[in-house]
This record gives sequence, structure tokens and C-alpha cells, in this order.
Amino acid sequence: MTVTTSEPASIALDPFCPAFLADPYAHHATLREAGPVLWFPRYGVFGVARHAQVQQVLTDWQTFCSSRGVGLADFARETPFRTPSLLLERDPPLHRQTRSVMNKVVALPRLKALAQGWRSVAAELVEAAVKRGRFDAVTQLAELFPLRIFPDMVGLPPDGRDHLLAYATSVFNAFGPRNAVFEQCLVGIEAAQAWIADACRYQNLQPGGWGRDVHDFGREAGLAEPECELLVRSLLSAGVDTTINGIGNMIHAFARHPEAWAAVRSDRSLVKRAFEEALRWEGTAQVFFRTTTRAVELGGVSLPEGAKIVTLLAAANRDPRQWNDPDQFVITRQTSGHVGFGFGIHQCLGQMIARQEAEIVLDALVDRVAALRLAAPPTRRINNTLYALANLPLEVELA
Ligand code: OVM
Repeated sequence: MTVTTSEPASIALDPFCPAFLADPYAHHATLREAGPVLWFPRYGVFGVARHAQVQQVLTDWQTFCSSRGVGLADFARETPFRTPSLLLERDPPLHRQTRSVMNKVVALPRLKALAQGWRSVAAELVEAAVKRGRFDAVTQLAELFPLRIFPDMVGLPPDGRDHLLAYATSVFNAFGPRNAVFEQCLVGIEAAQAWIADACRYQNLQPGGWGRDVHDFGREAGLAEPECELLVRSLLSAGVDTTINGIGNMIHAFARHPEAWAAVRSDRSLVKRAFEEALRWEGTAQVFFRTTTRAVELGGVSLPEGAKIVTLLAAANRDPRQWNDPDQFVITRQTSGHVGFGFGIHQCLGQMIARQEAEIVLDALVDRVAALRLAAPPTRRINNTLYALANLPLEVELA
């Protein structure tokens, strides 16, 4: 029997140019319809934009590995931007070991115990933001809320916490090419990197915080001190910018869908579904890469060993092969199978933290706001990985 394979669809479009990053959703259909497997000659990488292939790549971690980096850079040929993460940039069996340590840290009962305190913070921030009828939902809410609760939860040093956002922004830019967006965020980044490294050390973490728990559970599992520090670094890298934009994008979705706001106001059980749908519809992490460990056939295309492949998560989340009316924001829809948190063994470790944060912020807004709309066009914060807003000016009617 002869097996026929086809060529990948060659794509001239640069998925990391400013125009694409500012409006990725304008280009996703072109990428999805070009074929099951794409080729980006500009970067020498393959890509997948359809849900089935994205899911296949993320499920088969033996073939599509993470240890050669989950950004454009191949760690087998290039020096990583930073010491590789022991979670994100590791494969089994090492990944299983670190992931199980972290699963204990983020366990649900521990998270639930924090919910009441977070609700008071959300109520306070929402009250301060909405009382004048106009506010910026990114700078006055989506950024403030995670920065109020997350550093305290981890037990970070009180001074210098403003480095968190700059650091995370650089980490997410570093998954992409060395373009202008990436270069610009590196200006003055050394201070943030040094602060982060210091903050991950046991003696600099507050007793009772999750940072020390990482060290304690890590030590029990046989990890060395520097490894525990790197696991704390994962929390700081992935725990702030992601939730900020998850919350910001969700509020932005509601600002353009008054009918969805009315629905969630009349039925609070829709709060949970609304955040999942927001992640599907306008996800915060747009893309991640894998590298092939062997020659493999994917979607009828032969890939060589050592090939980089970009999974376009946000495009898969609007694949009409998977979803009805994928471009519509419908908070009552069935969203299971969305890849906004990734898929497979690396699926977002902090997803329950993110959900609890977003649901609490949304609940607090629903309590206080009868209607909301855009007061001016929002502005984007361009990032190689994250779909992010810089500003979201809203006009609200109070409940
Ligand atoms: C890490 C890390 C950093 C950025 C993102 C991420 C989405 C993980 O250092 O482990 O997951």
C-alpha cells in the first residue's frame, strides 16, 4: 500500500506582525481554511489552526514535546530566553514529578478557603471603579484585582510587586520571534528579572503563603532548593498577566453583548459559563509551540523530526468544524473542549485559580452594574502570545 501525503499550506502572512497581533481573529479563518497543516516560511515552522489538529498535537506529548521550548525558539539549537520552566518546558517523566508537586499547591480546598477574602476585595474595587459611572475596566479593575490577591496568596515581598507585570509580559513575548514588540519589552527588564529570582527564595517568601508551600511540597518530593525556586517562578510567570487579560477580555465581551449581560444578571448560574465562553471566544493565550521528537504524519502531511509547530489555540476555539456559530459570544453554549487553557498534560495548572478570580470579579460587577457599554474604543497591548487590552473605557448604569 502506498501512503500519499500532501504538502502543508504555505502561509505568507506573519502571525507575529503588529497588524496580526492587534486583530488575530480577522485572520484565523484564512489560516483554518488554508489546510489542516500550515507552513510559515518566514519562520520555518509548521502550524495548526483547526481544533482537531490542535487537540491531536497537544494530546500526543510523546511526539510533540515541550522540552525543546513552547515558543518559536528551539532549545536544541538556541539558548533559551531564561532557565527553562520545570513545568511548561519539561516532558514526562520529569514533568509528572513537578506537576504533582504543584497540583498539591493549587488543590481546590485550599483555593476555596480564599474565596471569601477575594469577594471583599472584588466588591471594594468594583465599588470604587463604578461609582462615577465611567471607568477603565482594565487599569481600574482587571489589573488591580489579581495584583491585590495573587502576590499575597503566594506570600511575595511587599515591595517591588510592580515588577510582576513587566516580567510576565517579557516571558510571554519571548515565546514569539525577536520582533520589535519583544525587543521593546526588554528595556530595563533586568531589574524585574532580579526581583523575581529573589522573590522565589524560601527566606523571602512569607510564612503561610503558597510560595513556601511550593518549597515544602517540593522538598518532600525530593526536589532541590533551586528547583523549588523555579516552580515558584512558574506561579509568578503564568499567574498574573493571564488572569488580568482573562478578566479584561471577558468584560470587553460583555460590553459588546448587552443581551449576555442581561442574561447573567437574571441567572447567576451563567457566571461560570460566561468565563469559559469568554476564554473560547477571545482567549488570553493565543498560541503555543511544540517540537516533533520523530518524523510523523499529521493531517495528511509528513513532518520531519525536530520540526517546530505552532498551535493556534484561539483559531481552534472558533473552528466551525467544532462549534456552531463560532464567532458568536453565547454564554449559554456548551464550551467543553475549548483549548483556551490548552489541552493534555500541560493544560493550565492554575485554571481553577483563574476561574475563581474571574467568577468573583464578574459576580461583583453583576451585583453593582445594571448595564455597561464601551465609552470609547478600547486600546490593545500588543504581545507575541497574549491577547491583551491596555485600556477598556466603560460607561455603566448602576443597579
Ligand atoms: C512557567 C510558565 C510561564 C509562562 C506561561 C506558563 C502558560 C508557564 O514558567 O512555567 O504557562
